[in-house]
Amino acid sequence: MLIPDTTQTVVAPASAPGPGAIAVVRLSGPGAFSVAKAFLEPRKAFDDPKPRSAYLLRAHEDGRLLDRTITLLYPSPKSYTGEQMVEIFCHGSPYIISRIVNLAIKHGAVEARPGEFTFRAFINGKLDLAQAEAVNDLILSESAAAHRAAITQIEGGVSKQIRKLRRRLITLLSELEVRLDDSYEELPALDLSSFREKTLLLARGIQVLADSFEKGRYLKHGIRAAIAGAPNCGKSSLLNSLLGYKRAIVAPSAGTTRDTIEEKLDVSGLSVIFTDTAGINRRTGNPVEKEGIKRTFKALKTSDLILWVQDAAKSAGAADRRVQKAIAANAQRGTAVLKVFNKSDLPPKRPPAEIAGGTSLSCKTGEGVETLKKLLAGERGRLFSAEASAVITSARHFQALLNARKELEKLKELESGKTFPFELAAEHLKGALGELAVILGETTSEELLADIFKNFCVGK
Ligand SMILES: Nc1nc2c(ncn2[C@@H]2O[C@H](COP(=O)(O)OP(=O)(O)OP(=O)(O)O)[C@@H](O)[C@H]2O)c(=O)[nH]1
Ligand SMILES: [Mg+2]
Repeated sequence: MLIPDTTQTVVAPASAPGPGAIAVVRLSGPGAFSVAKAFLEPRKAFDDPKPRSAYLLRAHEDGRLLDRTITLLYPSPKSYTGEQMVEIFCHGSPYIISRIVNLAIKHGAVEARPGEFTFRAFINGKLDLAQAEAVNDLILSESAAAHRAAITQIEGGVSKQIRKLRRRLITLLSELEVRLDDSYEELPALDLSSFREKTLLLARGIQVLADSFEKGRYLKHGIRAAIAGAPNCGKSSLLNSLLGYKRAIVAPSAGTTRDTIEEKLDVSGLSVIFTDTAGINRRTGNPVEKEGIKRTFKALKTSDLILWVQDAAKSAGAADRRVQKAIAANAQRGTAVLKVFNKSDLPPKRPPAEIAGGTSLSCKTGEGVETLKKLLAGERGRLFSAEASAVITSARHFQALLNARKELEKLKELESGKTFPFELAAEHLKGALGELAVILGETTSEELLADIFKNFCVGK
């Protein structure tokens, strides 16, 4: 069976593995109380518990005290999963945790699969699929921006947008269906131009939401910033200065960095993945250096932002021009290029006007590094102007929206024909509706559900 059997009672530790002050073991399912009652005392706590109340209960194994616990009891449906639930807060010893899990299993529970609690919440209608997926994003969020996107989605931000689009689709569909049912032709003829207009607006609405996916990708995974420049200009030094520790090797010889080095940093709530690259050198015969430069080009191609580092204590030369060319040839359209003039602690060899066109800093003294970070944080505004509204962060949702949009494209083709075939048009609207239903998990295959929840943590 691909998806779990929800008639069983499941158990799993919900806190991170390893020792900790306190750990949580969760039980959910029709037998949660009776399983927990078998090893937690006093038993009368389970008789008629107040929803979401805490009880001081002793866990016993073979007549011996295992731990004193604080246990929360959730009579159904007032729980995360909607089922009867028990959460046992014990001391965070891996031994105690495994004993409690074993006791639960001994008394009839089975081990929960990854994400099974959230899966049950979904099956029981506590969350729709888009909300359930965001629970995992929330757990994995590493920056304020990723957190914001996930929490908005859990609170129903994305689902609300999808439902709005769905209502508009249903209105259009009903205009066709009433006429398909109207065998006596009592209704006025369909106003095709207004219908066409509404379809167009709806297709645009779907596209706007789909377009937020790019933004959503940044929010979820962070933006990619490549650090590029001529050999020896201080790229690795800049990576280290931004991170605040010596991640990359820095040396006076040119060609120190061969492979690309990636490191993630939270810059004012925005995750930025910095890539230190090999200096772009003139044609080299050295196969390792060649490969390094190939990787630099790839980093330029896949970046959302490029920090172009130049040595301000050296006049602009052929090496800088090569870098400029490489950026022009590889960077995607719309990629921001921020110029960084390094080594400001040394006498400048560049005209002040040139330096004014970028950020002047010194990796040696640290002067100007904060200014650069502020500038990076400012990029956030450019990338996420509509941050408050819901954004699509899931590739699955993005694909479904594109599919829905395609269905409307086909409808448009029909509308431009001589006669407008209602039945065919209704089929495309239903197709689009089906795509939106998949996002909310209303018509989602078992395979897809299994695939979504398998990436969750156990206990969530
Ligand atoms: N004076 C001064 N020297 C610096 C500064 N930043 C880096 N350097 C020096 O410049 C040299 C090259 O620094 P790296 O950070 O290795 O330069 P890179 O661009 O990564 O070099 P490659 O990886 O070889 O392309 C080292 O000797 C650094 O100590 C700075 O702000 N001021
Ligand atoms: Mg380097």
